[in-house]
Amino acid sequence: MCGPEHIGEGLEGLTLHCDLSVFSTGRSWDCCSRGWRPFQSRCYFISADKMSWDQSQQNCHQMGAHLVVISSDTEQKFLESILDNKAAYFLGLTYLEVSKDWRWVDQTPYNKSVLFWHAGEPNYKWEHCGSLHWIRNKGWGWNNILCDIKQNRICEMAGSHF
Ligand SMILES: [Ca+2]
Repeated sequence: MCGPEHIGEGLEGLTLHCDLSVFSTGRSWDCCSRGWRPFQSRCYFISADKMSWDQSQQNCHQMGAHLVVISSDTEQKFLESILDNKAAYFLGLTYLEVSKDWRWVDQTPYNKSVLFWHAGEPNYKWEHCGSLHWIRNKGWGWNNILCDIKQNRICEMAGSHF
């Protein structure tokens, strides 16, 4: 890709939703398929239905995505701005008995300097799946829950950058 004449190449028939970023050095577009939200070259799908963690990850996978991996403060803040504070959302984060630590589904290192656990979480050691939810007077944060509980989900995949 080296210019606007290439925009849309190979994407015929798709409706893309794009965000325009304007910098002093130029401008760029971050685009996603219909129903997905673009943010910094990534696309996010916020489900309206609820599934277990395994089903959630499988559903994201079927769409060419994975459960969301949060790797920065700006990504966390972006998600908070588009989520429904009455719902709870599965993250691509599970506890692995073998390594006795948390692991992101895309193998992103579990960076202890970029964590948004609610105070006191993760707590119960049998709760092996990460979830994002809002609590009155506390705001948004992560909670470890049982993986069989049915929750909403956030899927993430790479977007198209022009
Ligand atoms: Ca918990």
